[in-house]
Amino acid sequence: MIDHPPSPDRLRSLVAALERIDLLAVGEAAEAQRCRAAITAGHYLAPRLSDESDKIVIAVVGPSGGGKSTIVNSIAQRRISDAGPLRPTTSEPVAWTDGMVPATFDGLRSRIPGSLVDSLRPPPEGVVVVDTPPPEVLDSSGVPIVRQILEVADAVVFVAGATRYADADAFALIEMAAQRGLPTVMVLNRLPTTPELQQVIAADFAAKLAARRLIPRPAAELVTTVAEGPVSPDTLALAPEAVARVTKDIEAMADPQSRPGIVAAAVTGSLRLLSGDLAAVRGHVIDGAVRRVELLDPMRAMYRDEARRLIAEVRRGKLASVGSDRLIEGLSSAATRRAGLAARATAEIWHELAPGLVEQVPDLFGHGAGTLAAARDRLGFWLADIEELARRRSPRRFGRRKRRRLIDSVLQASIDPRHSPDSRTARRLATTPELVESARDRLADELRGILETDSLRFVERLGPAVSGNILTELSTEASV
Ligand SMILES: Nc1nc2c(ncn2[C@@H]2O[C@H](COP(=O)(O)OP(=O)(O)OP(=O)(O)O)[C@@H](O)[C@H]2O)c(=O)[nH]1
Ligand SMILES: [Mg+2]
Repeated sequence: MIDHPPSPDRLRSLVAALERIDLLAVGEAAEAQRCRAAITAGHYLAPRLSDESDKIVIAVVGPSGGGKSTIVNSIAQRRISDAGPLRPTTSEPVAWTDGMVPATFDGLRSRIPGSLVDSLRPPPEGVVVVDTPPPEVLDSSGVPIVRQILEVADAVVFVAGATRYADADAFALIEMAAQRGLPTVMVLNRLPTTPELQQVIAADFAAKLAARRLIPRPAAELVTTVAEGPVSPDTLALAPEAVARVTKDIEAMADPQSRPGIVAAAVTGSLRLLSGDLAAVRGHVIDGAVRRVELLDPMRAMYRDEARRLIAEVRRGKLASVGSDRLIEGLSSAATRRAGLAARATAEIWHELAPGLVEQVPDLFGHGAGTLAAARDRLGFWLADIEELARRRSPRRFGRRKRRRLIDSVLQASIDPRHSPDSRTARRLATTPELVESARDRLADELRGILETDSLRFVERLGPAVSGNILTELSTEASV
């Protein structure tokens, strides 16, 4: 039916590739586009292309109070969905079905609440009709629930009252359906009973839709009109005659002859939307890689500078007077303080370069929670190593005390350029100058390492770097 659509397997690996990337550093709009591509490919196209003859999903959408629920009840002549004077009335989608739903519904069920109705009088065979909440009803992440349904629907019935059909929100819904190539029935509800007036309102709506290229021509007959009529308190429905044309529209969509065409239009439209999104996402991935360098470069410079200052101050003897029992503590606090300064400077730069990235993680404005403990561990290993080295290098004949004096002297010399041991230890040190040198160098390595480990929090914030072949994977054409 559709020329060479991607296989469901191909679509699923595309979704896996989309899930491996994180575009938060590029911006929220880029991230939203990545999510939409994953939903179009994984929640609509993959299940739909696995079974093109499965039931089609018709979403009934429109502004609050337009009478969506009333229209669904009227077609069913049963109380499928509560309708009423409260705005909004429908807060969860309600599906009118014989109990079975197509696989395109699976993803939806994990994302939104909603009850399914097993109907005594099921809808025409081959369709599921979904009554949706109005656009102002959001899910827990702030996305309108109706948009999520439009992402997996195959066709749409747009319903608006005589007063709100020209709302921006209303057009946004129709435009979203059009972007996906969904056949859309336009219904104006609660119209005055005078046919001439109905005609004028329908013509105005048609003109507005045609101006936005949402219908092919500004013809009033392209809009289905429903006159205001009495609503049964029992079924919350209008008389069947009142909605005869909408019922016919739905039956026409359910016709086994027309369903394949509807699915083909929705699949073609979704593929077009998906390839546009994928092209944009590929661009965002490249922007993201550039952004990563832009953000990581100053971070590395800040940490390198602080490490350099820390090592210089230690070598100048700033910690010379802390005493050997407090040496590790003194060095750990100094390193942690420097890590905090580097973090703050980096976070301030990132705040300028990529607003939103650091604000949600206030910890990034100071050293990491585990940095002091990690510094103590690392410096403890350094101390043990140097003691071991000095022990091995001290002459056999040295007794315990003399050896201890030599070790203490090596440690002290590594943090105090003016260290002057007693003359015998000094002579010993002079014969093994590499001991002090190695203690100093290894200490510098550990201090650098402490700061570098602290800086990894910034790398983590950016998520994993993208792999080289991700750009080819982000396409519907790549081979599986
Ligand atoms: N008398 C009369 N009342 C109607 C008609 N169509 C809708 N209503 C009333 O208008 C109000 C809103 O209708 P609903 O069907 O709840 O509208 P909705 O579009 O589902 O609203 P939300 O669920 O909030 O999005 C209800 O009180 C209906 O009874 C009609 O043709 N005649
Ligand atoms: Mg409703």
